[in-house]
Amino acid sequence: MKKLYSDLQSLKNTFLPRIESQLDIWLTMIEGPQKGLIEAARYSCLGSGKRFRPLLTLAVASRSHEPDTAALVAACAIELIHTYSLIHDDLPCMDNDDLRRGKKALHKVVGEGLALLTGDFLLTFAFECLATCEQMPVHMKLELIARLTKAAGHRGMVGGQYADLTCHQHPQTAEFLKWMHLCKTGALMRASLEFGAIVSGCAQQEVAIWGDFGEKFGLLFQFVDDLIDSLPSSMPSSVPIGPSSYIAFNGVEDTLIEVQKLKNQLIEMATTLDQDRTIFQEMIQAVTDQYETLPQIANPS
Ligand code: GRG
Repeated sequence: MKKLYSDLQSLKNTFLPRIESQLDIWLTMIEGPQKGLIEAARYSCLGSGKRFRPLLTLAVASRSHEPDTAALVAACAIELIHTYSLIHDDLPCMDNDDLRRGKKALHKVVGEGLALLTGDFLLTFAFECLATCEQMPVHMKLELIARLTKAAGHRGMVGGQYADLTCHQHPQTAEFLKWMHLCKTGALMRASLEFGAIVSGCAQQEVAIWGDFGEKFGLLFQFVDDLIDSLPSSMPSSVPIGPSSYIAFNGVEDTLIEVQKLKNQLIEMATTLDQDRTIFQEMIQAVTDQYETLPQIANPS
């Protein structure tokens, strides 16, 4: 069978505008007392973000058929949850970041209260979008909602964030840190790939394997993020390394070895899951490129 999308660029060319348009429609401005809430959600959701997670959903969904509306809705629901997590993560009571997606973090623009509520809105709205999607059979909605609540909740992202916030109370072992990152970043990545498999009708066993791929992908993502954070403080991208950073525990050299190991495992998994592994291989490379193509890494003086 001929591949619908032969590489990452062709997938992006088709789906980045569709993702943007779906989010834009969902967040249509309304007049009325909640107008400011929609405006704040639009500020954080639209026009920026790499859209890694929805692209992963659509990459899996597009292996044999053109992804349908259900696939797009599933992909964009994940992006709503991801955006909520970034808004809350940036708050002073969490990571206290002033910048996000190349502009001021939402709370720096609208204040902490409204930023908190905007995150709450996006979190709940993601489930409304799934539950009310007319192009999805009820059994599919239930399965997606069950998996997304698990990924976003105490056994996934929020549980991982809690472990991070209270990391001084836990034994600082490599296993603990890996588990924490698997929850914090890996769980939503797992759901992104599971979603692609579910909307394209895969059997449970295959859904699980795509999920495992997603979890590893999330770990790779987090390690690369930690490597970028660990660059000297003179670099604009660097932030102080927190005690729960994998690098604080294992150092840069070992983290780089771990990254290479994960990369090899992921490529092997992608080859088993998809004979034409190009898109997934390119996605894995896109993650590590975030670090490897930084001028100070690519061309050290
Ligand atoms: C506050 C409930 C709550 C959860 C926060 C995922 C998370 C938990 C926080 C994110 C913290 C963070 C910056 C982790 C590093 C990895 C990561 C998720 C980076 C941001 O994702 P990208 O690069 O962002 O996909 P864009 O903006 O491209 O969507």
